[in-house]
Amino acid sequence: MPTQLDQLIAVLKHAPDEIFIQTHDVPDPDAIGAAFGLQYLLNQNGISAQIVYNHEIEKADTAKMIEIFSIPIHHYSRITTLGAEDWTVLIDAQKGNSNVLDLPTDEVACIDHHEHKQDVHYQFEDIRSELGACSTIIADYFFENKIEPPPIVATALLYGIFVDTDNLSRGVSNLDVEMFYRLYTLAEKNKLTTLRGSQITKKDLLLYAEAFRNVETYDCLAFLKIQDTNDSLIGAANDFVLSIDTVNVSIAYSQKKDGIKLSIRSTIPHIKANELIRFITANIGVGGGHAHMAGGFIPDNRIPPDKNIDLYIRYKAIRYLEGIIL
Ligand SMILES: [Mn+2]
Repeated sequence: MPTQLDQLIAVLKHAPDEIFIQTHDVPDPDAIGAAFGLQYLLNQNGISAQIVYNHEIEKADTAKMIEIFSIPIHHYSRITTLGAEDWTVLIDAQKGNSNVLDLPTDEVACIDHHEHKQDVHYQFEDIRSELGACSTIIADYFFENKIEPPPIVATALLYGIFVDTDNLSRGVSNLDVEMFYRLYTLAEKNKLTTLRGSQITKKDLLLYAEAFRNVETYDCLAFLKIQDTNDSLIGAANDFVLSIDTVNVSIAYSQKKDGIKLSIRSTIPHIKANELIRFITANIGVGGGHAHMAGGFIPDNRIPPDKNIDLYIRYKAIRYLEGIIL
């Protein structure tokens, strides 16, 4: 039986020109670790692929990860040869998601752990929504094919699993833990310590401090509004709010230059973050993700002029929760 990796390679062997591995926009450690691992696996099989992304590398630990592992990742706009004749493997994202730029290339393959979008077809796909991290899938490719990941690749994958599962406590499956354990014996532990010690910048700390002062809670629900911040910080700040003992569902949002960016976390199984974000953004924006962790966006021009967005978000969230509890 050909493995998933064998099948992916069989597809990519027919690439007419260049091959790219594209992460979601504003890539996080899981997307980057998985892309780095996949690039190594393809390389071992005589296929060269470049890792590309859109937007920015925002968080301090993500930038540190790229630096200490020397991960060759490029802003797509820097690749002058990228065009319609090229093929792309999407990683930690799916075509048509609001958080992934549609490049002119042909998206022939997809490896992801988010909700499966049924309306898109690829020549190869491996979408496992039950997993906590995309890096777990790539780690599985290594071990399934009896290829030992080099220490830096093992460490990058390990860190991806670590971050996406919030230290093996969020959306984690048996395979995540198994891969974590197998990677751990191969990883450079001192680099993990370095990454754990590079979570935020001093500027981030000041933004957090200001935002946390204004957290509002209604029973198990919390709202956090952060001024002027990047996407990944919203999620990280939201994780912190969720750690409040009485809070089980946390909604963080920030006004960006073209709209409102939202992040939702839930630790209650019957309150699904992806359903809640779809309820809040219905008809005026986009949203999706996992049951425990989701993201969304409402463009400024879709917000009705007579509506206050702070009240709107609170109203919709409370209405959704009441519908579930009653
Ligand atoms: Mn991920």
